[in-house]
This record gives sequence, C-alpha cells and structure tokens, in this order.
Amino acid sequence: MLKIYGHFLSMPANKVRLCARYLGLPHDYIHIDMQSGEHLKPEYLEINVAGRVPAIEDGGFTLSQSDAICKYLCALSGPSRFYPADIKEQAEINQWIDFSSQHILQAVGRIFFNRVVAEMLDEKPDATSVKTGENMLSRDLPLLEAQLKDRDYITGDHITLADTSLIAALEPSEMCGVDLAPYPSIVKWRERIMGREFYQRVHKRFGAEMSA
Ligand SMILES: N[C@@H](CCC(=O)N[C@@H](CS)C(=O)NCC(=O)O)C(=O)O
Repeated sequence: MLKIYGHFLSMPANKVRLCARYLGLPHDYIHIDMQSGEHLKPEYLEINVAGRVPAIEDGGFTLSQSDAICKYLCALSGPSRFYPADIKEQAEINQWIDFSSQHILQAVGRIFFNRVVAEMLDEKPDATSVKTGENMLSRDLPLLEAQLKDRDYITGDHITLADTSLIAALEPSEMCGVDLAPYPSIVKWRERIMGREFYQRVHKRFGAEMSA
C-alpha cells in the first residue's frame, strides 16, 4: 500500500494528500510529529534523508519533494484530464505548478511561518520576511486573479494538478492574515474546490487538527 508521510500544517504535504485523494489512489496517511522531532529520527531519515515532509513510500520505492511526488502519483494513476499526456497541456499545468511552488507557496510560507509557526517553535518572528512575503503576493495574486477571471479552474473548465497545487499553497491564508477579499475570482475558485468531496476527505479546514 502507498504510504504518504506528512504533517497537517505542511502545505507541500497537503498538496500531495489532495492530489492522491483527487486521483482516488488508495493509501495510508502517516502523520510525522515534527514538534517532537520525529522527522529527524533514523527511521524517517531512511524514507527522506532530508528530514522533511512530505515523502512517500511505494513498495520499497521512496520519493520526496511534493511536485515530484504529485507527478509520480499522476503517472501511477495514468493520463487523465487532471494531468494529461499531451505535452502542451501538461506544460501549461507545469507552468502553474512552478508558479505555485516558487512564488505563492514561498510567499505564504514566509507569512505563515513567522505569524503562526515561529511561536510554536519558540522562534523569533522575522518582520522583514513577512514584508517580503506580502510584497511577493501583491505582485503574484493579481496574476492568478486575472487567470481565474473567465475560468472556473486555472487552465480551463476542469480541475487539474495546477489547481490542487495552488489551493494547497493558499490554504493557510485565513490562519495567517493573508486577505484574499480583493481577489473575488480567487475566492470563488477556492470555494468551488473546497466544497468538493475529495478536498473534504483531506480536511474541511486547514489546521482544524490543532483545535481537535
Ligand atoms: N520543497 C519541499 C519542501 C518540503 C519542506 O520544506 N517541508 C517542511 C514542512 S512544510 C519540513 O519538513 N520542514 C522540516 C525541516 O526543515 O526541518 C517540497 O515541496 O516537498
């Protein structure tokens, strides 16, 4: 059985979980308790030498890096409209996946880490890093808003790996004070996806486990 290792506050790990759930791939989800240092224990380092989540294990094969994992899961599942074989369609989805990982996730990650996670780890928040994250978002969210203005999903009328990747990158918005209200098409697109069954099987709300 495919195993996915993650943590409920990890955006890259949730990206992988959303992809696996969308594809309907049977798997076991294993929570790695990073606060107690489980990600640095020898058992976990055998799965991911970098000591980070997410990672997967599939019949002795191990893989890390969320985007590589998602593409592997899509390959396991076979070509579909979610991640098509057509090279131009696939390249366009990859373009948005890179945009998501390199720009949106990096920016939200800075804000989320300093406003929420730092305190949990007894680390001093870095206001300059938050400002950099906000500046990055003020450049990139308008691009996403423009892309979604006339489309239900990032590349057209159906959901793809670009959507689940971007949704994961924006998940902590409410928790860390990233205001999406100025971006009505992004707000509607998020609601469209977060209401779907595959999403709700991962979680109804990012971070809900903290108050459970
Ligand atoms: N580029 C990686 C990022 C993975 C990553 O940085 N994971 C964080 C949690 S969000 C982690 O495990 N951090 C633990 C550490 O750095 O010690 C991916 O996309 O999978």
